[in-house]
Amino acid sequence: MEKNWWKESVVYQIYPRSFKDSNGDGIGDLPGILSKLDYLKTLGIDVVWLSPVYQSPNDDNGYDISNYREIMDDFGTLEDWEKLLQGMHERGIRLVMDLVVNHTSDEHAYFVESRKSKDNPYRDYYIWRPPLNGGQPTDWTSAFSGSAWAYDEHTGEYYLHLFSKKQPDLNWENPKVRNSVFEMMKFWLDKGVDGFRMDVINMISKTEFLSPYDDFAKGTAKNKAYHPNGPRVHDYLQEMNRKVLSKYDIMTVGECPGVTPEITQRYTDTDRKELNMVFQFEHMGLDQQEGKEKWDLKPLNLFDLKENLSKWQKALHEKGWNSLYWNNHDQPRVVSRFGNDGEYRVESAKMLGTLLHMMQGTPYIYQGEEIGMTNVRFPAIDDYRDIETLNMYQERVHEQGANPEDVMQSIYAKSRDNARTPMQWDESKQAGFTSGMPWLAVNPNYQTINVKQALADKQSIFYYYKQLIALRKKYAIIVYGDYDLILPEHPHVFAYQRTLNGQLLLVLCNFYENKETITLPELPKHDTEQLLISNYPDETSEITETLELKPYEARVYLFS
Ligand code: TEU
Ligand code: CA
Repeated sequence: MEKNWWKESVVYQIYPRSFKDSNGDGIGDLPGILSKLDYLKTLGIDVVWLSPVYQSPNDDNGYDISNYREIMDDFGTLEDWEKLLQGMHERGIRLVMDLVVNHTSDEHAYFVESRKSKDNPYRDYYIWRPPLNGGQPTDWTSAFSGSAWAYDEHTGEYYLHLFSKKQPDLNWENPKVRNSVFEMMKFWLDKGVDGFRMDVINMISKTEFLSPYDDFAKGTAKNKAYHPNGPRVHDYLQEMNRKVLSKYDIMTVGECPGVTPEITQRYTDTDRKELNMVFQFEHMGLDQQEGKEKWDLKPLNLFDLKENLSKWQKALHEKGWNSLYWNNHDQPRVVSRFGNDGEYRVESAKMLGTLLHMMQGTPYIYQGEEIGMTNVRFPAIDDYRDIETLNMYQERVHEQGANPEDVMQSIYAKSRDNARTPMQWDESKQAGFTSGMPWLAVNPNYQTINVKQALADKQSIFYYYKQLIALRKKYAIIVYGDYDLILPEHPHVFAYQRTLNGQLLLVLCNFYENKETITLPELPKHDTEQLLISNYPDETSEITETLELKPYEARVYLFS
């Protein structure tokens, strides 16, 4: 397999609004991040993915960009950004920027022009349609509730917005749009950035999305959702690769809701020259109750997870590359979701980290995951800030008459603000995040869960993650080895092996709080066996055919 630095790297995602505030306005900022680079260096990560820091009216916290070449005032200046990049590079950390080009803000100059008149030169930069029978052009819904179409009085037409009304979708069919995006990418790459995380990049081609338009006119359309992976998406990405990406030594990861392994091969197969890897969402959907509202969850069935992750491991081996993640700024905290955020918070967080970091792919750590931050339950909807959460509450409670308490349960399980509460640095007021009032309240458990505590405790989740990262650097088998699921029938233990050049890595993870006895399949002939890591400190290297695993226990053995 071809070797690449981005296959051997571990990425740390920073959500700047919630990371560290330097000036007391309650909003995290670039100088705040700069002040914490040594912390990231201690953890040992290789790359930072920075969620958007560009100028934005913040309808969706920076995912609505009004100027792609300026830094958001709340976050600092371009000079602060240059210093941050330099600070990272001095420490051997690469910087990946967020690229949000499926849509802009409605306050972006292009859209301000576009809505002025039907013959404005920028009209065709966005997707406008006349009303149909006096109403919206199709029945599609936005990811943030309500219609995906907004009526604009001024010209009497609708524009498409797959997300909020303030995030109109760009028209990628227009070559001027594509070239403008490519020029903007070069602007940042020439400043030295090391790659892009591309927001919903598999939604940029809309032809198929718009083609049922006629069916809708005839009253025969039935799909309420948009269709990702449209017909020209691969042309656009290949053009982007040819004109921009291929000219730099960078990494790319495309956020791609609604992809299967087969589709992902098309995005990430090196011969096709598109992207290095994508974020897929299948494992994030396994606890969704079918036929229910989007945030009504059920307990995870471990068989589903085994089957799903194994399928991805197999499918992209040699034919693409996986990204590995449990968390990001849109997902609830994994220790609360698939682990146990009570009695076994530390053990289960380490177990989940082990399961993920020993797989093939590039692991992503979301800020706070390395100290086991948990979901939050704020008492009232007014305590929440996320547009998706607020719109969903409005729609369910005020428009559909749902019971507010039921809706709050869904919000506790799945709200994006679970991931966005401020980073917990220490036990002082506001968790050391800000000297002022934070834009979103801190999780009340900050007095026990915080970075200062983690750094002072040799058994903390933080040092365990540091070890996981270090192992990936030391053993090629973790990066390049083949993957095979073992003990597929075991209901409570997720076990797998990796193999490379006669070595075997054995990964055992007890997913539950009961003790489990397992019988290992026959082990290969080997000279040495070694326990590389375990979340119970007293384990020894000795391995027997029958093993007992403690609650949430994880162990990794290397046989050579
Ligand atoms: O998210 C895309 C996306 O698919 C979301 O709809 C996500 O699945 C949902 O929020 C989960 O609850 C990206 C960004 O990561 C997100 O923060 C942005 O709001 C969105 O695009 C629009 O830019
Ligand atoms: Ca600030």
